[in-house]
Amino acid sequence: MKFDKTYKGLVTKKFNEFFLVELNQYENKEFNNKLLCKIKKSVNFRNQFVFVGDEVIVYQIDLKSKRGTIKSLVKRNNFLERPSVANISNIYVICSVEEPKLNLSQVNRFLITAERLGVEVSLVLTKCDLITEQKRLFLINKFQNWGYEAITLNLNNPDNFKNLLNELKKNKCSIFMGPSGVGKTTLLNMIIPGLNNTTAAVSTKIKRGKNTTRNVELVSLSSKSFIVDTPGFNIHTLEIDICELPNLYPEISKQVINQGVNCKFRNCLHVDDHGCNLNKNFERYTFYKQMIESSKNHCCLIQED
Ligand SMILES: Nc1nc2c(ncn2[C@@H]2O[C@H](COP(=O)(O)OP(=O)(O)OP(=O)(O)O)[C@@H](O)[C@H]2O)c(=O)[nH]1
Ligand SMILES: [Mg+2]
Ligand SMILES: [Zn+2]
Repeated sequence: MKFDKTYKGLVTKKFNEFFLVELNQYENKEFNNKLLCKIKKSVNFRNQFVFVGDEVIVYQIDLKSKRGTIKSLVKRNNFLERPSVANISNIYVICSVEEPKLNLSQVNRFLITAERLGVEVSLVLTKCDLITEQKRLFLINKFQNWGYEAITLNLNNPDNFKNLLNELKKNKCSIFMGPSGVGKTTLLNMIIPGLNNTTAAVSTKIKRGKNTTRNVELVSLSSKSFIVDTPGFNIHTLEIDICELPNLYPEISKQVINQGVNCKFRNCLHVDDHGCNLNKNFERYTFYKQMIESSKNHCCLIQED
């Protein structure tokens, strides 16, 4: 039996030309289902325009074969290009303290990439059983200076997963993003009983991840709260308009917004600019300056009134 009615659904997985769509439980009282959908054939509406996290309108539903057709896309709030996910409310940058080793410039690049989306960004440090308590406190302090309250996890101590789970339940759509082998899927398996997604030990020689997760997948914590696991990757270069960069560092935006630091030029880049009043005595300033200097495009300076 095919339903002629249309329903709103959420894309939870994408593979080749297929999409797994979970129908909205509130809107749809007749049935609650995951459907395998293809996109309606149309010149302007193609596969590459729909991603995990997108809300879509589905029709031509066949309940027996659990198939349907995606008719259109609901306007999205935001879109992260890599990994491609739509409608994110919170980004969790996940890095391990060991195996693979913590690489500060990599953490910096992940945080900058995450901040660009304009949603809440959190930092999670996994595998804290592999370092001393002293080193863990040192790292918490370091990232506090970067503007982040790092969440530290340790597989041998399940208690700290509970706090994170309570936080995640309040978020609409959280995404786990970070290098391969840091424990993103392990973390997801810990907080969602029965999930059992594949994880793998890091390579013994170079202690690098093995790119175990291959697909972006959205799993539900409740009908109002979702988490997206993503394949691990490293960020080698960042292409960012340098005018955007000062807003992506909490150490800078805090000074400008909360402490009212006023430079002579409104779009001061805080490097060697005339009339710059920013306090540059913070750890990431070296990373920041390098990024500004290595970037080719420049902003014109606008004088404050
Ligand atoms: N010692 C220790 N090992 C951990 C911890 N969390 C995860 N691991 C191990 O790290 C390895 C990699 O974990 P995964 O969950 O597959 O990593 P991932 O980030 O999902 O990796 P990709 O899917 O490749 O991106 C597994 O062998 C886990 O058991 C931890 O807190 N402590
Ligand atoms: Mg994984
Ligand atoms: Zn300045």
